[in-house]
Amino acid sequence: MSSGTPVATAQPIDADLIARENARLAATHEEDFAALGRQLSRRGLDIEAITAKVGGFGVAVPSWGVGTGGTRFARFPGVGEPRTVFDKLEDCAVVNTLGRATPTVSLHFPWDLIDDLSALKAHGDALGLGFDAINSNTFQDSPGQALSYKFGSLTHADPAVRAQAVAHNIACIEAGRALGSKALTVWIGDGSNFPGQASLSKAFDRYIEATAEIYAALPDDWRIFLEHKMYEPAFYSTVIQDWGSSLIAAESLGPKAFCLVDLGHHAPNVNIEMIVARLLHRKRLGGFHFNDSKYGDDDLDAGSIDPFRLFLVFNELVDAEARGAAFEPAYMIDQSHNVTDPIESLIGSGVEITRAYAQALLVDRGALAELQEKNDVYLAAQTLKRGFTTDVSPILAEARRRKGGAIDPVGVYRASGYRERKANERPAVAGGGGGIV
Ligand SMILES: [Mn+2]
Repeated sequence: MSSGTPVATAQPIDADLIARENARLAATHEEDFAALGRQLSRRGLDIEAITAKVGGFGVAVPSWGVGTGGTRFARFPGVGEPRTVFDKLEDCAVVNTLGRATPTVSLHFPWDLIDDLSALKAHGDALGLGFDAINSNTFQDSPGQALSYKFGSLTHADPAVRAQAVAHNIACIEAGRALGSKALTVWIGDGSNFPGQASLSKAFDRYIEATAEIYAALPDDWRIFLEHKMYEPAFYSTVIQDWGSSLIAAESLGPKAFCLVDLGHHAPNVNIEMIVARLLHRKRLGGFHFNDSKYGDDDLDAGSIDPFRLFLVFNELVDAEARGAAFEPAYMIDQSHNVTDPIESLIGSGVEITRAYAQALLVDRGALAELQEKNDVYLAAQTLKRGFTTDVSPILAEARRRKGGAIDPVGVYRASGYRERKANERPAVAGGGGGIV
């Protein structure tokens, strides 16, 4: 920790402000909550039970998400951007204090790696934040790095480069242990741009061999998540390009290896909820990276383009839970904020992801199963969709309020003046803040 590191001494949003704003909105909110409760009661659903489940839901915020992102073409930085991992955690605490859906942060090494991890842990504790899966980065070269990842990392033709990438991942595990993390997420950019550039078979063999070395370094209570992605940065072939490659790798490695589904990492129109069902069947569903997209890996805010797809993903998860499936998916937001205040986008995404979960809880699964057995196609589709078309906003607001959050989280954020304060406290620094991620 460098001198002058801001160790948190107080919550970044005044609890009295939240209480005042909630009091102003209380009467109309309670009216809406009561009306929804009566409607759900007629459908045989207990709003209190649903609200309690929603209150127990959490999704991790990525540390890089609080900085302004960018595209291959440009980045337009916002004001008051976080300059250090300590600043990033403070912004993450704002997101969770108001929205109460994001109690953990997912770090990214080496971007967030500092020498004094105990200071980082103390900062997180003071802000009420835990640490979720650690994300390793071997898709770019870092200052001082001995060997380049230009032609790959864990699957590079040169064993010395592979060893360097393995060592980085093991260092991520060690750092994560100091912070209380329990999982490592591995996404590699390895692949090729030209047919003939690389052996498709040898590259996959090397991946299994190198990842097995990382796997061997996992503590007993840790998991490794393998994240697939169809294309980019490689545009001809990608070593872990789809859930099939990911599943083969996970099953080759052992019981602590799981597949991670990033919603943006598939071809357009791919039925992602079916992938979820298949990975659940193999007991290899590790978790999700939530975002939304129109064309490719667009990294747009979760639920902003296709909230129905998000609902269908949660429908599979809730259905599996109802069937007694044993799984513990790790949920993380993974998106890039180019034109919005990242704090507002992250609060909103937490709301939308929780909304999809709440909607999935409303589906009448008994009725749906009977209709499926009878091949009553129309009513089965309508029964499923009824969960999606129910406005669960009062449940989400009530769950937030009960945990000390805001009925109108973005409204309170704007009223707090947090961004304006940070604009003064955090003058822009070259190379600091977010980046093209
Ligand atoms: Mn991702």
